[in-house]
Amino acid sequence: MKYTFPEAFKIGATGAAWQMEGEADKLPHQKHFPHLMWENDKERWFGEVGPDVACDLYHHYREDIAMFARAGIRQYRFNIDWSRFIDDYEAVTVNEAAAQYYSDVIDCLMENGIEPVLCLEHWELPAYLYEKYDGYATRIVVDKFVQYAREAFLRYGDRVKMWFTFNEPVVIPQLCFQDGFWWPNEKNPARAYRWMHGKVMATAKVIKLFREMKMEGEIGVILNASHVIPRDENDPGDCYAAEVARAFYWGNFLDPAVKGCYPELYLDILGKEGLMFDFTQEDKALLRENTVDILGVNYYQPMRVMAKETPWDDSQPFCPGKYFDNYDMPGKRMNPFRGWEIYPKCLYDIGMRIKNEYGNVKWLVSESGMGVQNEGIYRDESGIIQDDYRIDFISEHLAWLSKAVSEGCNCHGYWLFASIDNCSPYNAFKNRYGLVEVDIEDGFKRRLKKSAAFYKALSDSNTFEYKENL
Ligand code: BGP
Repeated sequence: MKYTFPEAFKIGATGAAWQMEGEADKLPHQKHFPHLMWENDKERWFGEVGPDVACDLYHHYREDIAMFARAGIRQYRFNIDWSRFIDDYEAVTVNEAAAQYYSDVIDCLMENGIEPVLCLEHWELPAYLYEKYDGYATRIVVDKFVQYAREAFLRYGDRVKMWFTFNEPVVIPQLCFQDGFWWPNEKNPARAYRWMHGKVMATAKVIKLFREMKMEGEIGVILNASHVIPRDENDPGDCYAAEVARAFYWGNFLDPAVKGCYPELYLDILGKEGLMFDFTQEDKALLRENTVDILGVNYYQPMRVMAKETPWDDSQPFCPGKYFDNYDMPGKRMNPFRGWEIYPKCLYDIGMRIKNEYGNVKWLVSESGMGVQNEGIYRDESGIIQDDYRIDFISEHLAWLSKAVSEGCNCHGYWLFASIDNCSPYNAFKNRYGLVEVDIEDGFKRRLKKSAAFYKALSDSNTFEYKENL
């Protein structure tokens, strides 16, 4: 069965500064938050490998971008490493060498026929601002982020016409400060919710600035779609569980970004739990008046929940799991390497939810992908990794997305995570995601995988084949 996307629909890919660039040419104090996570918790990172070298895109970008073009990438979403671009975090002064590097990357993308899309933060909060001010928990840092955004707009606004404030702003506060899974392994919900609010306000303030500066183009935020599915859609307890999960893992950033206000349920629960952050009248007005032009949605797996059945111990710090249990659905399809469910229909469901409940705002799939361990075993005689599983994964997700587009959802693109193999948080190079292989055992040599040819044919025609007619 042949599927076709409209001409305006763009096939692209993504990559994060801290996961790819490496930290060459940075000044000793120019560390970002993921560097701290790695430095302080090295033994938990796969092979103790981390962001210091990553896949060394910093030195390879010309060669890599030429390969991205050969893999059919038409739009490329990457980000500036805030901790590299600025060198005095109090005065917010630009590091000229870093500014030149990002300018060269943008030019190189354009020379290769790839549209550059910039995101301002994929977790690279400068360590200094974390240590001195507790990051986004304080308004000083929110304002410093806005000043940094201004410098980026001035330098690159002539060539970059699509901007995003954050990638997955919920992840660091949730995993580092609420759930305690990642360094500094805290269970301090008050801190987590102050951070999240800081990031919500930072997005609104940067959008306001973008419009005041009369920047050409569009601006938005990239959220991870915790698309929440209740165990039983007809069970009120399961549905309430899903509503809470949705409010805490998706609505708390999505609603302010698109509707200009938080979900009521989110504020009610935080109030009841004594965790309400400082939310002023001025904040409320800023949110109302500065919603996004475009939304990025990262989708990997759904979140399945059910009514709370396990006992909750009130002496433990609050987490949203007080109100629901995760539902381990029997028979679900898994990516065993990452331990994530594979459920492509979710892209259709997300599209319909955005269409029906979020004013059909313009959006795109800003990350989707499959991380696989030991990909070397799929190498053929000519040395090329035969990643047919990735081709199937992409086709199946695109088929559902295409159905949503044909039913009127306002989705404008699909960006694969990732352009090139890179360093994941904690998993480092264990699971590989790229269209381009990085052979870390052989001098970081790059090779296109089989999926790159598939991706090129897809983006040249906006057409692909998938076995089922959905
Ligand atoms: C998203 C991040 C990506 C990437 C991806 C895959 O949350 O935005 O940067 O890391 O997850 O997950 P992982 O790298 O943990 O396998």
